[in-house]
Amino acid sequence: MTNSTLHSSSLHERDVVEHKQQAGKKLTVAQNTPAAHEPVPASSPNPAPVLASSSESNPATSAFGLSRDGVTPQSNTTLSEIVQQLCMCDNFVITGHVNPDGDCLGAQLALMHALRSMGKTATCIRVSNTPLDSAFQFLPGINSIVPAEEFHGECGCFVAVDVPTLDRIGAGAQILQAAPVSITIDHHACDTTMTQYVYVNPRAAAASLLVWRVCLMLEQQGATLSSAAAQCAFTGLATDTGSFQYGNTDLDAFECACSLLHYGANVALTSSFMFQRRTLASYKLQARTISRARFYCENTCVISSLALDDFTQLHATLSDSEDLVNALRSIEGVEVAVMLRETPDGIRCSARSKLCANVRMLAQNFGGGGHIGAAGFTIHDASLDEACNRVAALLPTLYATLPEEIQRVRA
Ligand SMILES: [Mn+2]
Repeated sequence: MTNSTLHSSSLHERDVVEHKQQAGKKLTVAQNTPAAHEPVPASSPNPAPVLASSSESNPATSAFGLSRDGVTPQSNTTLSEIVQQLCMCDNFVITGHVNPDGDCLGAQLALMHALRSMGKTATCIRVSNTPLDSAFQFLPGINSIVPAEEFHGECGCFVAVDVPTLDRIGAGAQILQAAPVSITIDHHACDTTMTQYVYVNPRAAAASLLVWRVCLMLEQQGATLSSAAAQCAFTGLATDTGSFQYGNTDLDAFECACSLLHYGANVALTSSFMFQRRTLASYKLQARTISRARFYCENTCVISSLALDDFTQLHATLSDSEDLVNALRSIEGVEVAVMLRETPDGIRCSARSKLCANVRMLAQNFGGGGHIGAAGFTIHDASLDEACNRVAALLPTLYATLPEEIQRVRA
């Protein structure tokens, strides 16, 4: 890649999270980029689950509820052993990660409902101070979640779902320290652990899928699985599979969805809150984004931008613009999309690829980072136009790394 001045930058967490959902995408073209199989660095703020391709799973052994191989080497237990532990304890604290998403909250709440139905005390905690998105209000039990700092009850067993490491449970760490029993149920591959019992299965599309397996086993021990519990777990599964569109949507995911519907999960309700609540401001920003899109390299690469004025004029916030890079990527023929947003702290750039271009290489040129399919960086010393031009200047290098199949189709 061409050499460019290194600018101080920050990797946007969302750029990492988004890649997590991409990670399982099955490539239909040759992978020419040598970095395609690089493991996610352990220091990554939210390590992406390494999802197995569907060819690796044997349909004969994938019936939902059966324990399957695929757990990380750090795992030291099974879901059935975890169920035994859960049955022996009476007071639970259930944590997720900072900036909780639908999978995190769904898994926490589903487990809470199942444990409470057994007469146990279970409290879900929130480990970051940022207010929860109002979209989550439809989740049964959401208002019973308490900030970790405000939990002063008994904790006989600490359960972490959708999070494997201490650095992502904030003030939950103090509760964990004092707990006599602690359990992790997760799908993020990670080489460190924080609890006594660890079950991490990166093949699982969602933590909620693993938690629902636990719930089904708890049912055999006396739990009653309500439609509320199913609704929560379904929301988690729908979130992490991108509404059953991402490559991690495997047989197990559909089997789990089937079970959740059987227990009363409401698909339309989930969709209306999770996928049909875009703000009007976000659509207005998208109109400007698309109208300004500039295409490069046989129309395989696209760049667009929003200035501070756009946000002011449309009464929009930065969060209204989070998904716009995906709108750019969704354009037919586009392999690489880069969205530049002017903020008071510099030009925030989000890059996405569709099949196999390595946008991390692009981000690294500007001192940023991320994953092959989703990366981010910030440019501090340029106007919006100049920043666009700097990014555009690197696109031919990225285009040259695309597999010949794609280049031939586009040419
Ligand atoms: Mn998850």
